[in-house]
Amino acid sequence: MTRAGSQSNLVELDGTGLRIAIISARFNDHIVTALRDGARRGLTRLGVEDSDVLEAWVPGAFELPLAAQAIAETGRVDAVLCLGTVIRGDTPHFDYVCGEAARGIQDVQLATGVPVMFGVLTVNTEQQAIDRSGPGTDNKGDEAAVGAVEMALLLKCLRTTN
Ligand code: INI
Repeated sequence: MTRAGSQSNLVELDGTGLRIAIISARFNDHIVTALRDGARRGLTRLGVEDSDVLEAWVPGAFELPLAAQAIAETGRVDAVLCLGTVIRGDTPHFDYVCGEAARGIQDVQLATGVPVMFGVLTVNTEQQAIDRSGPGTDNKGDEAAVGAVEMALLLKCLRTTN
């Protein structure tokens, strides 16, 4: 049973058969690797087969939208997770990278019709990033995995019933 389209969090999501891409940004890679591990745990818990997960790495969060677009356009995935970590410094670079990553990811999902999750930490300190990338289900990569499965199931449902 799926909770796609349901208001309840109590019904289990079933990701069996879904094909999911994970794109990770290498900048702050010790954190992003933990987000990626959380995403893999989340997908496995929801029934997504390892062989149905495609992985790619890009240099930084700024590059996530282009890679997401290229993968979404193949038509071979049901959802894409974009993972990254941007830690605020003393320059405006933070705002440009975060803003363009968020805008680009939203543009890709609207243009392609493939759900693209914004699993990018935008934080003030490294400790905040560590706190959001731990071993539990509150790991933001794990949360992005749950969102990807929910959106993929919802869109399948909407496209077959309407
Ligand atoms: N990329 C990140 O993913 N996180 C950051 O914190 C970061 N900072 O701080 O600069 C960052 N910059 C690189 C950027 O994403 C691009 O890779 C680079 O500008 C080349 O286009």
